Amino acid sequence: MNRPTGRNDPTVAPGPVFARDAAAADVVASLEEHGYALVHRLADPATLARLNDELDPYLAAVPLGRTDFAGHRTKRINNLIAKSPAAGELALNPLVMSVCDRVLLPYCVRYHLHVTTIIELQPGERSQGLHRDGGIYPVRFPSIPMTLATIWACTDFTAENGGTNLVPGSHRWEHGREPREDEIVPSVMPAGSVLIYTSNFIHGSGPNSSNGTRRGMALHYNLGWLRQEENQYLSVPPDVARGLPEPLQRLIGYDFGGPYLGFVEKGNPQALLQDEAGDMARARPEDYERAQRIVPLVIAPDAARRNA
Ligand SMILES: O=C(O)CCC(=O)C(=O)O
Repeated sequence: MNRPTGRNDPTVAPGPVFARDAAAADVVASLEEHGYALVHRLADPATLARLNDELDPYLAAVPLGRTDFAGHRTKRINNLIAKSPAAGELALNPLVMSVCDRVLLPYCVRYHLHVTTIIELQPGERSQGLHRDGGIYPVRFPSIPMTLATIWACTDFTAENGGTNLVPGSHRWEHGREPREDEIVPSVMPAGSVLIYTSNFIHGSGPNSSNGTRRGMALHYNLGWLRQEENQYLSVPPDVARGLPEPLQRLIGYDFGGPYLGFVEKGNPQALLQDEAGDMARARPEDYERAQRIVPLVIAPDAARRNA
């Protein structure tokens, strides 16, 4: 693992930077220590080129955002699994899957793809409000990791063009603590790289003061017993899902989120996508085994009162 290099070196991203052959354990250690990790050039150039080619027509057609959070000079598109085979390939990236296994599987039987978004900052865009992705759920921070975010750099990310603003260490901060200006650092990484962090980590897109666009692809994963941010079943209905590789079908949610969780007609939604009847058992034995290994969470009945 390369050690943090500091924000004053303009050629290298601040914080923990890894090469594409990084070990998942080292990336996870970085998430635990710093709250984030950058893996340089994890996507090969051909995949990245296909991704951008597949998305260009959608981005050309989409209007600018209309809210402060989505950005007034930002183009966003969702439902990337139905739109781009290259996005589906990157969603299944082996290093990312291995990091998800280590970060999310201690808390769930299976994780799912949570949300897919292209975020293209146009010149003149301002900073997005800093936030934690876990804010979508009613929990107090820091919490267990509910989501794992990946932001793939489809173009270079620089301090000038809006490379994601990061708040190192904020994954451990108490609820409500706001970062000072000097605690925020921009992510700097070449196209094809990926930024990784969890639901506890404070971040937001940076301001684009350059003349070019900054294109990022957010592919986030969540615990299989939480509702996904993007409704993957309406976005990728069965007729479309049948055309996807089986691991991707399962990842977007055509599978149990735990024993009994998410069944259809007494069976696994995976069976719906097969021509044959499939395994209509309500859950797989391995799901029960995994469920046994999860330490039950404490959600005390008086938690709301205590947190007020
Ligand atoms: O575009 C980025 O760099 C981050 C965007 C983000 O965090 C969001 O839209 O929730």
